[in-house]
Amino acid sequence: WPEAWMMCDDDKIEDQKKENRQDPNAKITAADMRKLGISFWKMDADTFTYPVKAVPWDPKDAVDPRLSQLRDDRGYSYADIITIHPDHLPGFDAKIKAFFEEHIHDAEEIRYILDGSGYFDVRDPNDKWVRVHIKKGDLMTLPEGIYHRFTCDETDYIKAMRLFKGQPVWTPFNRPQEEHPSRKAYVTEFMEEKK
Ligand code: KMT
Ligand code: NI
Repeated sequence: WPEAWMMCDDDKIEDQKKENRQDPNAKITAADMRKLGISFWKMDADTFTYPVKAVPWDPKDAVDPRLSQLRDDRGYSYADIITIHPDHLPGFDAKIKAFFEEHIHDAEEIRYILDGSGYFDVRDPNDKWVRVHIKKGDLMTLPEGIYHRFTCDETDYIKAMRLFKGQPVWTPFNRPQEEHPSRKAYVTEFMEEKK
């Protein structure tokens, strides 16, 4: 599992790309992350090369059987690769800013990190930020309806495969979304009586 920790308060963040730990450091364990609804797999990102041109995904192009299995078990039918780096992503700074807006989605968010590293921040049941440091080989899912955000770390480089069901549309619903069905479902399953 990736390293994770409680973040300092947002008003203390000077640079979102730094670790921004609490002082003293407060570790978050794999068990803690599972309770938030996160799933994680360690993959071999070196021997696996995704056939970028073959989208929608042609099953015969998937050379990692564990990835094919995950895709099929969870019903994913489309994948793309995003490279987030100032030289690769047009409008890098604006996108980094947008990714860091607290939001939910109406589906699971699944990311397979093929190279580089970055931070996913997720809210815990006390509405505090947990920072998860994901890196090459990490495949992580965030459950539907969890409040989260993303930023590059200080390396300013991450390359990630994004899996989709059907069309590659990925709409963020910025907080507050307390009446959104996905939010309500998350609260019911993962937050009530777990504070
Ligand atoms: C997201 O949903 O914020 C992203 O896809 C960010 C890049 S994936 C590491
Ligand atoms: Ni998101």
